Amino acid sequence: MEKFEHKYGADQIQVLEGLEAVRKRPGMYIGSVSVRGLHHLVYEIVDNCVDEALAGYCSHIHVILEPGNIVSVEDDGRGIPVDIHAKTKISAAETVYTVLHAGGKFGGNSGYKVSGGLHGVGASVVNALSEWTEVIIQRDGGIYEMKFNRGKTVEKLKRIGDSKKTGTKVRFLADDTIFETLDYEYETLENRFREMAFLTKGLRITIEDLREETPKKAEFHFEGGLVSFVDYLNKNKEKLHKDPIYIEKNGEVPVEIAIQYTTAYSENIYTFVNNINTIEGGTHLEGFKRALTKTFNDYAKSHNLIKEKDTNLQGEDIREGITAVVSVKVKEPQFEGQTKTKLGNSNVTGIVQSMVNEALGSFLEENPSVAKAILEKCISASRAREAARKARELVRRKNALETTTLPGKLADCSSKNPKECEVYIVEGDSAGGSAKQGRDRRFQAILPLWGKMLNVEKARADKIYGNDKLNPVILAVGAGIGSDFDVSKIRYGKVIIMADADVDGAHIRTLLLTFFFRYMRPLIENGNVYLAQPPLYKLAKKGIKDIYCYADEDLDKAYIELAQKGIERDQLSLQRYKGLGEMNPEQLWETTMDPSNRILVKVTMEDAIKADEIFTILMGNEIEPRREFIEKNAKYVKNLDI
Ligand code: 28G
Repeated sequence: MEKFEHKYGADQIQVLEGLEAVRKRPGMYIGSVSVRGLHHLVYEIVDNCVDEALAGYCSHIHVILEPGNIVSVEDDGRGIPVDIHAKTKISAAETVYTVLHAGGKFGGNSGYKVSGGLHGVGASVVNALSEWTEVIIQRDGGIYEMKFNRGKTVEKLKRIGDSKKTGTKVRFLADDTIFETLDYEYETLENRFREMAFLTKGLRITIEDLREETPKKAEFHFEGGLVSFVDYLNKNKEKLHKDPIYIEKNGEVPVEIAIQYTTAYSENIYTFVNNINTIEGGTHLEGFKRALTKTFNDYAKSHNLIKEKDTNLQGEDIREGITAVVSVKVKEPQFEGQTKTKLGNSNVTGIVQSMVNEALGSFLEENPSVAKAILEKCISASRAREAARKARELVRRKNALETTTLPGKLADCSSKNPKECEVYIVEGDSAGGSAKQGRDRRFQAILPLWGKMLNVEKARADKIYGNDKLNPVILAVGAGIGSDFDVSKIRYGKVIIMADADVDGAHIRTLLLTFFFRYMRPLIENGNVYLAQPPLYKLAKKGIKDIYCYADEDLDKAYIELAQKGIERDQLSLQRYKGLGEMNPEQLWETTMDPSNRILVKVTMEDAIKADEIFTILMGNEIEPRREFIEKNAKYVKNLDI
């Protein structure tokens, strides 16, 4: 340690303090030190390659997960400049890797580096949070190399050979004293790189995973950009028109949009700012929605598809069945919202709105058959919405005091504080009965469901209000549905689906999750939906406490542990639980409902694109993709009856 210190001048000490700050509070820079934060390291480095691609110099990015969780990223760009600054005596490349925010401050090269949010913190943050980093640069006829240890330069940039090529290669090993895990999830990275390749037309991204015996590899390269993206999103859906509508304009805020309507009832709009998924939407989404509503209404009226005196088609009618990707580039994006993924720049609304008005307006004029197909669907959506409103009013009238009326089957809890309250949605009357007796009635409510559940993927909103299976769920949760859903009104902080570990249980779980995903999405986004995990096995022997196992591996482990205590297999009785109904109330409480003992799995929505894909496949009309999905995911779906 000490022998390094005298070498540093004032500038360098500042550098070290900067990177030390990153190591002290990594969460401030990369969000968290969980597997999510870990992935951010990779995105950070790959973002630099994408910037070089946007500048027009890089066409291929190669990412390798090497054995030992070493990450290697290589691009074929110009190579980070190697020239030494006369005053600081430090190369441009070393500066990028040791000075906090160097990339952002010096303007990046595309001009669209992200200044807010989690991306764009720069390569120096990755360096600071890595046990070691090495950077190899090819440019100006040479190969250059430099090395770092936990952010400190251990080998200055030096020329190690000749090369006619150009590009940058970075290898790093994340610091396991900082991160909870170094286990990169191949699929998460693959999905992100596919998305990046869609968003940057022509860019080729290769990912390889060499960590296990059987290597994995994928390559993404889409000449169609967002059009390819929408094709991909709709691959399992029935389309209303053959080709996605494509809109592009390179003004002060470059905007790129692809749209295609399907026969589905859901709305799938994905928005991006500087290649970052803006999950919470924002001003760009606002502008896009306003333009859609106005353009389609104008067209419908001027072509007599709706009468001048008719009320306008509502935005939600026009978005039924839409799949769209909206990508904008903003110089100084302001990110707001809970997860800092909502664009705040107010000028963007008008820019997107007027360019979509203009481009979509001309498209519709030039493609009247497409316009007609879409508008017919919008008009029928509008009729269905009207019918849904009537159905809802009927339900309201029947229930007189709509909001305070709770479903008859609900055994509510005594607390009224949503923060501590939980509702168990339980399949079957007998399990419902046990749950009612076994629960802690102070804070646990039970809602039994029985019979055939409605598949919301194949029904419109008018069928959902007033549906005798879903209505109790809507009333119990107490926060409305669809565009009226207000997550701040939920009556329970935890909505727990408790179903059998068998085919029927898996089916009802999928149906309920589809319903929450399509009609109460904020409930999932807010982390309020959970899956109860009933045990699969009980091991019993007189004189010892019953042992419950929640997975096949647990059973093996339990046998081994018991053998170490001198208890052999044949002394134990093994019960395999087929359903919740086989447990008495005490057992159900102890194994599945007691907060100090139970296992709850929180349903998360890291990837709305994947979730949409799965629900479309599992619950939709197309049979072939379903068969393929089941074959590919046999393990996951082994208990799903579909
Ligand atoms: C492989 C993993 C990560 C990169 C470049 C290329 C340039 C660059 C990177 O410059 C400093 C600031 C603005 C010029 C720029 C090369 C201009 C000319 C670059 C990467 C100096 C950063 N020649 N490729 N940075 N700029 N790839 N891949 O990091 O003034 S970073």
